[in-house]
Amino acid sequence: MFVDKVLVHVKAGHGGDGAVSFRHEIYVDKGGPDGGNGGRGGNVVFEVSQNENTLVRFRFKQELTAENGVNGSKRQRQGANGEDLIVKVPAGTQVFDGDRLIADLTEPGQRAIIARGGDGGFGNAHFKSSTRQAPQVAELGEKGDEKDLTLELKLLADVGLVGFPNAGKSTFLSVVSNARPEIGDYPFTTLTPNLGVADIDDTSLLIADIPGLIEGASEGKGLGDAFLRHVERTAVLLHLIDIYEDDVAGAYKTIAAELAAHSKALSKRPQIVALTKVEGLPEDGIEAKLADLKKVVPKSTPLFAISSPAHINVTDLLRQARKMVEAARKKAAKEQPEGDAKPLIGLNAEQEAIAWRVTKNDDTFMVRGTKIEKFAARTNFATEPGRRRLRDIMRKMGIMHELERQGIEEGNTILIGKARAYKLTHGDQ
Ligand SMILES: Nc1nc2c(ncn2[C@@H]2O[C@H](COP(=O)(O)OP(=O)(O)OP(=O)(O)O)[C@@H](O)[C@H]2O)c(=O)[nH]1
Ligand SMILES: [Mg+2]
Repeated sequence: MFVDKVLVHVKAGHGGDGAVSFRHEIYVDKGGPDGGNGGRGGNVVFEVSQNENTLVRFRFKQELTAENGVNGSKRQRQGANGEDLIVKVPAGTQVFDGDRLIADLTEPGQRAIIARGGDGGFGNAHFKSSTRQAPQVAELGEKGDEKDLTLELKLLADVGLVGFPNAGKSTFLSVVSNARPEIGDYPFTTLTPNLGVADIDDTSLLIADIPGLIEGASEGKGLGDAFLRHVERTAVLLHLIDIYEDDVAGAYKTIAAELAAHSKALSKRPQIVALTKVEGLPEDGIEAKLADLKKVVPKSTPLFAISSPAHINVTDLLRQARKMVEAARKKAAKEQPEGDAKPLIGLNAEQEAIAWRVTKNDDTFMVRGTKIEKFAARTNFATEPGRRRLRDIMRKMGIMHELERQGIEEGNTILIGKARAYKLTHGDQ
């Protein structure tokens, strides 16, 4: 079964409570406050794994819960942080909170924090100051994020098959790949997308077969255009047209118009157009139909006349598809050069602002992010309360947690920002 949309409930860990406690010392009636801070709750983190291809396992496991932080205790003992829950998802998974896309996971290894663990509360030791020697106050741990989310898998195929019902899309996929889609001599045989891997020379192509489109599909006719989302991000479209159509040029134009109505980007996708079922037809008949198509298809679009069951021109077509896929991927890579670090969570402006990343370089830790850099810019680094406040903000934003995860030690340098880096020394007050 092809599963492409599931509901899950995610729950990050709660932060541990801060402790209220006072040192017990011989000869001292009541020592100073020594209540430790609570640990941070674990995050729920999604990670793209190449070993996952579907969302099917979320059908059986819909509760994704990370560990709570442990409460602080006396002698300034910090409670342990809750473990993050790392959830493996396939490349192409999109995560929605209602209608809002909160993460778009496309690259193997890419991670996104889907639900943030709550911060631990400060213990009373934190609240000691020159005017408050014996604070009785400690904070409660913060609640972790908890929400219902929809996961959607967009197939990241190389080639997407489009065309009228009965054009021979599923037959093509079954001949060139390991996939065994249902095939029928009636329209709308295919009701859910199929994926197959076609080997060509020494590489392979991932091909997506979707239900047929008809005129008005973009307005919901037939099975509508909902399935087009599965080919939205394919590098190349393969448009199949039954040679027995009376008007192959008209068939081409109808589908081209539906693609354009669905999305402009899709209508500009590199494409190949192929007439199907040509076995047993005379050469001049095929030529005449190709000539009809040539009049309406853009000049740069390669045209083929194929038969899947008779294996006519199928290999040549795959080779052409492979060439175009490679060119398209190269072009995309050039337009979006890969940075050293992938953005944690992208997209909406609010999230963009609070997103941050930490990179480690020997004993120096670089922190980048719009919001944290703004805070740093407003910090008076010359004063202890100033530095302390910035540390608290970094803790609240989860940056301290990440620094610790990356192994920061006392005396290490933290640089915030790039051009004008603000410098903190870890462990200093
Ligand atoms: N003679 C001949 N018949 C073919 C060829 N390709 C497909 N067919 C037949 O055409 C009919 C439709 O094929 P499908 O592959 O199910 O078509 P489809 O485009 O996937 O159709 P939908 O799933 O309804 O969109 C079936 O009866 C196939 O056997 C071909 O190259 N030659
Ligand atoms: Mg089909």
